[in-house]
Amino acid sequence: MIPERIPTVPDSKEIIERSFKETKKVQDIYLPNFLNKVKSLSIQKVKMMESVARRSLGRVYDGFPKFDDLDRFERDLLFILVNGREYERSLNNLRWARAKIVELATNSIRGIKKASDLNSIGRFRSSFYGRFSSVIEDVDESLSFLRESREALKKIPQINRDMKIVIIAGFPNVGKSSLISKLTNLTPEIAVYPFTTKKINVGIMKMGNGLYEVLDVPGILNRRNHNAIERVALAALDNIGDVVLCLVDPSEECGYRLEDQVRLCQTLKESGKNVLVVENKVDLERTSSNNLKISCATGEGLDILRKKMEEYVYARQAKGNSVLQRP
Ligand SMILES: Nc1nc2c(ncn2[C@@H]2O[C@H](COP(=O)(O)OP(=O)(O)OP(=O)(O)O)[C@@H](O)[C@H]2O)c(=O)[nH]1
Ligand SMILES: [Mg+2]
Repeated sequence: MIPERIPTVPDSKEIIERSFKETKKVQDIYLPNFLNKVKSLSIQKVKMMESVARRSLGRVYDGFPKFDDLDRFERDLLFILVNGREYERSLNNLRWARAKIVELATNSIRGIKKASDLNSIGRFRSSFYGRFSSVIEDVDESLSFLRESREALKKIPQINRDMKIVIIAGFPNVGKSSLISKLTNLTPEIAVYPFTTKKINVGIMKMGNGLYEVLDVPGILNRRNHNAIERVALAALDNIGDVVLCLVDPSEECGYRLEDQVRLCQTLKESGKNVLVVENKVDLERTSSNNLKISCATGEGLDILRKKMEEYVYARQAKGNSVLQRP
């Protein structure tokens, strides 16, 4: 599962500044022996820096999902949205930095405890400060990569697997987002140009006694080499969904030939999916086919579609083969 809240990611400068700022708050304590007093103060400061940095790095490391936390659908999406190897490396770098800081602090404290004069204490402390800063600076790139990944992770939808899932798929511009806005309370962006939808929109539809999840996915072209936007849709089709509504636009107002659109539905069927072909924009073009005909513009056929969807959800199993062209 993708956590609902993914932590914000500070940069290395912020972590260093925050750590130094906190050390200033360390209280001077009364000790009769001056050397012991300086030792105690130095140890407190080192501990404070270590703890602030450890917590800052830990919040990011612990808050970002690891590959093992994700299912196949989420993992496929993550790999489409960000460089998976870089993601893993960045998280490992943070884990390394966190452990390194603990190690540096432990060594520094050990040295301070053993020190017999003020100069040695100062040397141990400033050596810790220097090495501390350079470890944090070393992970600056990883921090900024994770900051970008956070935006990508937010695009991975939270999908409740206990509900039946209906995916609205098809060529770009055929009216998929228009249809989800008719079936659910969702109001995604609808526009006259292709590839308006770039991420998966999830709406809830009430049918009979149950609730269904309806997914509006980006448009897919019937070709071998899909772009990143199409692959978002394919990741969903590959891994989830009880029914696929393959929406086509016989008016070809979408900008694509009906023949090609129908071939995509055929490909989906051949991969073993539970596909219901639906012709949209019947207000513009009515064919003589046996396919279900609807118009998101006039509302025609939507009630029949709802009934048919329910039949399909329960009639067949939707597990199919991969349609995602893996590189
Ligand atoms: N005349 C007519 N136009 C429609 C109908 N349904 C959708 N449209 C129009 O078709 C265009 C594309 O609609 P969208 O819902 O954005 O299509 P989409 O399939 O989600 O497009 P992408 O997200 O780009 O893949 C918009 O201009 C809609 O207003 C319909 O039933 N009749
Ligand atoms: Mg759309």
